[in-house]
Amino acid sequence: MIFDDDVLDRPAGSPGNADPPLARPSVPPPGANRRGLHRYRAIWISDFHLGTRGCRAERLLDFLSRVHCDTLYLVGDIIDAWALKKAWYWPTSHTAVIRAILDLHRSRGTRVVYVPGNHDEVLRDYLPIDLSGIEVCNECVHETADGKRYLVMHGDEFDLVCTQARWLAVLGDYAYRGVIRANSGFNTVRRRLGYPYWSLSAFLKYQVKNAVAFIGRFEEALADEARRRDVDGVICGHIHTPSRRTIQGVDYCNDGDWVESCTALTEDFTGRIELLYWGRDGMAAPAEPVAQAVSA
Ligand SMILES: [Mn+2]
Repeated sequence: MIFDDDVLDRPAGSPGNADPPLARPSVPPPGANRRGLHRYRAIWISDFHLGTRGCRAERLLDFLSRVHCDTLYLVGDIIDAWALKKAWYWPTSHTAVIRAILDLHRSRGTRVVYVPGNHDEVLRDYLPIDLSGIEVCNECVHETADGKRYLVMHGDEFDLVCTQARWLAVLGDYAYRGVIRANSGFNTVRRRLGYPYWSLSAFLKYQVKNAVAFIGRFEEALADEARRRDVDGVICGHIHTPSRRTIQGVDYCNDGDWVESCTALTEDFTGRIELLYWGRDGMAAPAEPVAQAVSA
């Protein structure tokens, strides 16, 4: 499956939304202490899509109960407001996820930073805000233990430039910036006018051949943005495609999602960033970046 929007509507574990095979045999990670708690300086997770049947809430709860970090970044599409508007679906496990995150903040002193995505962009109307001690902002810059700077953003601002790349290339930089600005307001305007949500994955579904090209363009657009902002790398989500690669000197990191890939990005106390796959058995394994889904 290259991408599939319907995956959000299927119960976790149903055919077509089955657990992906482990990238490698799962082993206890070297960083785990005796109680099996994994300590990190920072963790990035995104695209839970709480409020849809596809969300792997149980697996996510297992992950959240086994990690400890100084800063937790929620990189967008945490609550799927668009799906909830269509049909209310909210099992207790989804409340438990939110409670677990609030607990990390209250009991363990974890700093929680929430960067909304396009599915929870209703929050963007109120930025910057503080929700029970959780910082909510449109984007931010994270500095690693070894002094590298990473731009943290969801990434949907680049949908239009990636899907319409051919004609935009002709228009040049000025139009490019304009489209990025327009994209941010696009779904907000649609929502206010009462139009249904414009789905990137539904759009790409009719252009199957372009899905792989889209992922490539998305990665390059985000890396370009990082270069423009003069930072060392970018950390994003949105396209449900966990990845870590260097693009012309910029470190591109995508933390994947908790619908299909169950992945996170982690930073250890030396500043090293890694992509982590959280297995069914509660064991972490280094994730092999896989191009698999665009249901953003
Ligand atoms: Mn998204």
